[in-house]
Amino acid sequence: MKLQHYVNGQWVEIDDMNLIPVLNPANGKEIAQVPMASKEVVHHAIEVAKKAQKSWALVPAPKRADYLYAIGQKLKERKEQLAQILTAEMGKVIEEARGEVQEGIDMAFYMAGEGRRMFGQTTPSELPNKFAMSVRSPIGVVGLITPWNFPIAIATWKSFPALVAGNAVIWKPSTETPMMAYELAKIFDEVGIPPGVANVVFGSGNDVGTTLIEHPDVKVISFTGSTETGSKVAELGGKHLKKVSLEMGGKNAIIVLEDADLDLAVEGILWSALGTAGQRCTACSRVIVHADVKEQVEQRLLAAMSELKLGDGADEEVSIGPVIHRAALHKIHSYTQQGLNQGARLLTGGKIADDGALADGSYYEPTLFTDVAWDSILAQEEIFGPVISLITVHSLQEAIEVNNSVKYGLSSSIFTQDINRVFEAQRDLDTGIVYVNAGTTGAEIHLPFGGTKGTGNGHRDSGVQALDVYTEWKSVYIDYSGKLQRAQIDTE
Ligand code: UN1
Repeated sequence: MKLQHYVNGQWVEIDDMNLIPVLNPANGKEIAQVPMASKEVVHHAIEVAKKAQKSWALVPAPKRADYLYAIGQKLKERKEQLAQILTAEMGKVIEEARGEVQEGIDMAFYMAGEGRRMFGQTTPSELPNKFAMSVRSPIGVVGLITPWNFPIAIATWKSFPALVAGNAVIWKPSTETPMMAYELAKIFDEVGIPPGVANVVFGSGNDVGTTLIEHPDVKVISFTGSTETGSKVAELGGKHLKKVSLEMGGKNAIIVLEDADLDLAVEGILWSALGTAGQRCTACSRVIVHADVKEQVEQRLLAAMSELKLGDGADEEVSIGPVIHRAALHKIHSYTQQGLNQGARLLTGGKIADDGALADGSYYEPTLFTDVAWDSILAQEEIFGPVISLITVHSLQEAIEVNNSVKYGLSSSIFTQDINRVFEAQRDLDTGIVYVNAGTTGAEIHLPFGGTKGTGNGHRDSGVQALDVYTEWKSVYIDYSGKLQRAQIDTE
């Protein structure tokens, strides 16, 4: 299947010379071909989006929201089909793929609701017979650059608030996972969103991404991806005075205190560290465990990990799917090798899994290290694979310090039964998301998603806060006194 860009409500003719294969990470088979857009295609998309946005901004927000309700409905009807495609292109196990499509459905209905809210403020004026309010205004054309690990959910976090707020969107999905974008483009088309309002352009970050960031008519760039790339986006965006929203890496930890329900903690660790083969920004990569329960946690994790089945995520029996591609596999492996070199103790895994049916895919054995030094590479760098590192501590304060010692600040978690320690931890954990007695993954779409430090630049995806990225605040003063009233001066 050859995918096509979707620009101005039309499928763009593609040049066979610029197609690249999309591979199923479970077995290396080609499942589609994705076109790489030329600069002309991107410029054309920007031009039509700019034009379309002017009329879209004048459509009442509840009417714009009607398109989102229709999109949500289509996503709901196609949930299973979309989940199957998602697993085939990204590799996550089918149950998680269904969950991800659900995240998109939830976002559609939630943001559609914003069409009838999008609250601003009314506030008294300091002068008589004068009215003051603030309203949200759309910004214009926004460029969205999204990653492969959540090919549909993250796209909906960004595009739906942008659209309901009256912007036109140009979305550059990852070329690893373009099929979900293609499916969403089909849905945009089917619900009849006005041509040019929602555009999908495939291509590399260097070509399409850079063109979007540099173009004067693209006013906002929302990016999710690595901190390394995000920093380049910020640099270039800064030069061109763009509003840039960045969602980047994480090095998330679960703290297990000595009074924790250990069964629950172990379940939480497995789900959030090994789910999506560890390829969530929110994945638990470190377990900060109190010395009193360290051995118990090790034993329980080992026992549970020996039961896990690696394989093609389309198989309902499989618990861990492949990682995205070979390059990722080798990167993960180089981290585990460095871990060994720095003296961490490997309890299980640490190998590329290539026996039998796994040989054609990109699989890494679920890996558990213990006695990991808090400042070692394993404990500091984002690995993005099924690798858990146990770090021993002796108090809550030390646990919080270790949690906060990394350059990222996305998600954190604490398992304890002690309410006082819960409140202390939620105050002091320096992350954008904190969980208590749950793993580090599983953010819900109506709360802000994002992180501190190297994870972000102060913006949030999803939640009502996402609207802040795609709107400007406008303060409106209406003087009905019939005379010139001077603020701060005519005070008597
Ligand atoms: C991501 O990994 O970038 O909280 C997104 C979660 C999911 C979203 C993760 N709802 O794990």
